[in-house]
Amino acid sequence: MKERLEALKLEAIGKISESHDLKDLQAVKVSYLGKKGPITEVLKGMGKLSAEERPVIGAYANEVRDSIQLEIDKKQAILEEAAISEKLAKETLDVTLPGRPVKHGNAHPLTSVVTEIEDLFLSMGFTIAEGPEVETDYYNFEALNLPKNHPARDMQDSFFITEDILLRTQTSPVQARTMEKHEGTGPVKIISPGKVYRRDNDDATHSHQFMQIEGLVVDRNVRLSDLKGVLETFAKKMFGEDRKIRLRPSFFPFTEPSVEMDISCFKCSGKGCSICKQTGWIEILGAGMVHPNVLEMAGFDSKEYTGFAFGMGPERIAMLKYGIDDIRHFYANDIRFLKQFKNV
Ligand code: 2NL
Repeated sequence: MKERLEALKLEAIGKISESHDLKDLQAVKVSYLGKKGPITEVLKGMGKLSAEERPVIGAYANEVRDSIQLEIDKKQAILEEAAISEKLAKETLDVTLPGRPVKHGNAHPLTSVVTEIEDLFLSMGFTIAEGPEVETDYYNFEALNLPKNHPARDMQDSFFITEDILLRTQTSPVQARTMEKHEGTGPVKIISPGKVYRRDNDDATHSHQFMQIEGLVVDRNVRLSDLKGVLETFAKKMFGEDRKIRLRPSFFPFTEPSVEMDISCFKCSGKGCSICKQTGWIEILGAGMVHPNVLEMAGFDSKEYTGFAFGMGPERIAMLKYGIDDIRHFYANDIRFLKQFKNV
């Protein structure tokens, strides 16, 4: 019987060392130490043994069972350790890999240009004024010296919502509203950037919706030379210190006299090239002295107060500055166009 137990122990130890995973090991445990296993069998047959043999064999059987259990425990610890190592090896995380690059967006080129122009006028003491895009006929036209049936209204085909309400065709109504709020007392010194709307057939240089930046200064003793100084500073800061400006007579219903401002070509410095259409000059904006009627309608005494105003299209400025050939690029939101302005 002792030999039988000895043989079982060796056999079990052999099976244990051959187990390659926890499932194998569990099967070995059940087959040797389980209720129906050979050791239990031996212990059950003890009754047949003599009184001397019984404690000896009993103790030996327990010893064999304990040593098999010990081997199983040892092997189990090894297999568990191996399972963890394998899992860790499979799930390695290389913390030295560089991170995935984060895609940076950039400002829309029109936004960049508007911000640049705003900063420039803010540095000259202007403040920024805003107003509604849905306007009344009064602020959009009448308050700007454009009474109903005035022929100059034809220059701006409009989107009317009712007889009396329309999408603003210029940002001038913001200036008219701001002047009114001052109740006849200067100074007023504002710029008004914003979207405007005109009925138009869209093409490379026309859009039914575009932007304007207008400026207005009203105070005592404001003269055309003040306008010229402000505009010259703007032109140099925006297009280069060696720019020259020239003012040509023009017409706007809300200014008298009215001018258009050209800058000397920043590409050819006046020699003549494709950008300036061989003239050496590029038209940038319109301006003038605020018409006395406009001042009076907004509550200012035109004998005491004078003012100058100007208006420009930031799309046109941006097109010139960045060599953009079609105004529709600004509104198409094509990422291939937009991402070319990352560092401007
Ligand atoms: C242009 C010309 C201009 C104004 C806008 C203005 C506003 C008030 C009174 C007087 Cl409230 N004038 N604005 C004056 C002259 C020209 O815009 O070509 N814009 C793109």
